[in-house]
Amino acid sequence: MNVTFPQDFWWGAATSGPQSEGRFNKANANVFDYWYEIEPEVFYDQVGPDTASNFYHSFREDIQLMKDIGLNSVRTSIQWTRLIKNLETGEVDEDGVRFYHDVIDAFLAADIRPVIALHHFDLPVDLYHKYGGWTSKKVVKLFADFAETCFNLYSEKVTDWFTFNEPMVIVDGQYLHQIHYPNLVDGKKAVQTAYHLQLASAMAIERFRKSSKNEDGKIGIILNLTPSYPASDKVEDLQAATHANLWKNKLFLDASVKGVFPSELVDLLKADNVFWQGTSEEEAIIRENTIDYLGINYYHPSRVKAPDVSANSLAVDWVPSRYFDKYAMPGRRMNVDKGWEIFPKAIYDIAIDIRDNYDNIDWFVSENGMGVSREERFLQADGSIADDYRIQFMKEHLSYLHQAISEGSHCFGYHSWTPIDCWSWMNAYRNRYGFISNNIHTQIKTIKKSGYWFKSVVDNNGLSVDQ
Ligand code: BGP
Repeated sequence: MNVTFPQDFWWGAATSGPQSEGRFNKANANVFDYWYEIEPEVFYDQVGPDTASNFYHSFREDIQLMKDIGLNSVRTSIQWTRLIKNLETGEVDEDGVRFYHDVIDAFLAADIRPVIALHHFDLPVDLYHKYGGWTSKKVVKLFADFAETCFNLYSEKVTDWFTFNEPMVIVDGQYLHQIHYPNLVDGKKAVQTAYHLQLASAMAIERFRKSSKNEDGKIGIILNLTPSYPASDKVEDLQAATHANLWKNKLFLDASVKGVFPSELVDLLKADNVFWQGTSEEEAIIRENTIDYLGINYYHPSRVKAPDVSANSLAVDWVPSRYFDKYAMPGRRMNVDKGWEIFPKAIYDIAIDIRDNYDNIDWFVSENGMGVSREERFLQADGSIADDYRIQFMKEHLSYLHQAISEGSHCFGYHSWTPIDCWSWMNAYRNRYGFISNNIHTQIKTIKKSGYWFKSVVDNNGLSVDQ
């Protein structure tokens, strides 16, 4: 069956500054730059962010490759640590200013819509050492200043802005799951950080409304949504799923779209004595500065069951997962390389939830894709990688997405993760996601089979899907 997408659909891909540019000429270090300096062994194969995919030097050629595979829109991020020289005063770094102008101009010249995020896990490490990072209100204010600098510099050229990429991953990574520096386990700091990230997003939106120089300009947030499905219909499992959804999905979704945090979550955090420190003025900023549109990153669902040990009898410090345990559903379909379940129907469930419970706000798939290791296994004689698994993965997700659109969900685009294989935090280059491969020793970049396939999707504004 052939399916066609709405007119002017965004077909594209997403990357980020810290994962593509390399550390060249950067004025400051972010938490990952620093973590690699002090503990290179925590990164896969000890590969750090110093070179990444060399975008700082090769952005013109890279953008040409993106053009060659038909992308009409691409997301990247402006690195706080590249644009700002003096983190206290906000004084800009001239080379950083020039670089992002050049990148944006190159996208526009290629007729590719630049979609810009202001934060992609890249907190300046000095702001952690000096103030405690996202647990500090001072850092929230400095972020809003940085955001305003970006709007002043680039909003004439850029219409599409996003405050944060995956704020919940920052919370989880820094204060629960030990995958981002300072890799702590501290539930109370996690809660305070979540609140401050939402506040920082709202304050950036407030600055945008005052300083954007572009009548068509819009601003949103990018959230990773992982619908939590219960292991069974038992009340305890249903309750576990409710709690998981509140923490993983609704916290940022409700606050960003509706301007208020979900009351059940607020009540629970208060009852557990871990509620954040906030003020009524801050709540008003969050309430009054909701998003224009939403980006949703979807990779995999979450399946949960009631915890084996009752939450009240736990002797450990508070963590949100005291209310739900992971459930490994027998027979689930897995991407074994990455360890994530493949469940395309969730993209439909998300779309319908947004339609029915979030005012049918305009949204796009801002990341979706399949990370696979050792893709050289699939190298063909002509030097390209035959990644049929990725094509199949995207076809299935696009098919469910199309169904949701035809049932009235306001989705206006689909971005894969990622245009060109890029560096990915602790996983470094272990899992490859790109439409274009990158030999990290030579920096030779080659279009994969999925890149040619995606071009045909863009050209047809649709594709043929299995039924
Ligand atoms: C998303 C992030 C990206 C990217 C991707 C793949 O959550 O927004 O920055 O890293 O995940 O992650 P990984 O390489 O760890 O599989």
